[in-house]
Amino acid sequence: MTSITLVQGDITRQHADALVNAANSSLLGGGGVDGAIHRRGGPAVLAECRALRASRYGKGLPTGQAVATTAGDLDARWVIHTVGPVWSPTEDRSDLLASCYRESLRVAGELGARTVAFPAISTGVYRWPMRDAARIALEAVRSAPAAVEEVRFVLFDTSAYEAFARQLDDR
Ligand code: AR6
Repeated sequence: MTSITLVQGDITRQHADALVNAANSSLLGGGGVDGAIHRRGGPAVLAECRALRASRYGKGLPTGQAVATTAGDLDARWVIHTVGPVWSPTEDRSDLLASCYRESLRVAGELGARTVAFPAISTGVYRWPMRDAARIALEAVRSAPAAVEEVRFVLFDTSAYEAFARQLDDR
């Protein structure tokens, strides 16, 4: 069974087999988690992302999918890049958000990663309400096949941490 843990902090300071990046389809960097991962991971991460764009993902990584690269200078073996959906008040994109977690865990399982750290995907630049995002994230991880030993959610601030903690208690 996969154990789920919560910590408050910066995902780029975590040690885990795989760190998940809240990327965008271009795979070429951005702000938030993505900016921090590329800053700390260094040029090796970007080089592999560029190679993915030149091969398998010429049109970019579709929303809800995941792909791994080296973790460069981060304290991990891999970065798993996934693209969350932008929050929409009129369209239910929950399954795409759940897919980010499922697909990242599938890729992690294929790699043999035992510990995987996730940020709260889509809750920053992509504006997904934290409480709903926490519910979707935890449900997706709980219902995924138990290929990894530990899933760690790394929440940037107290309110994000508390939103996840409440959802974890509520089950
Ligand atoms: N460690 C952990 N969590 C963080 C960190 C960090 N270092 N930095 C921010 N967060 P976001 P998204 C939190 O915007 O909403 C980028 O430009 C943040 O407070 O990183 O999926 C990409 O290139 C929020 O709760 O990701 C895309 O264009 C959560 O992580 C777009 O943003 C996710 O915020 C993706 O937007």
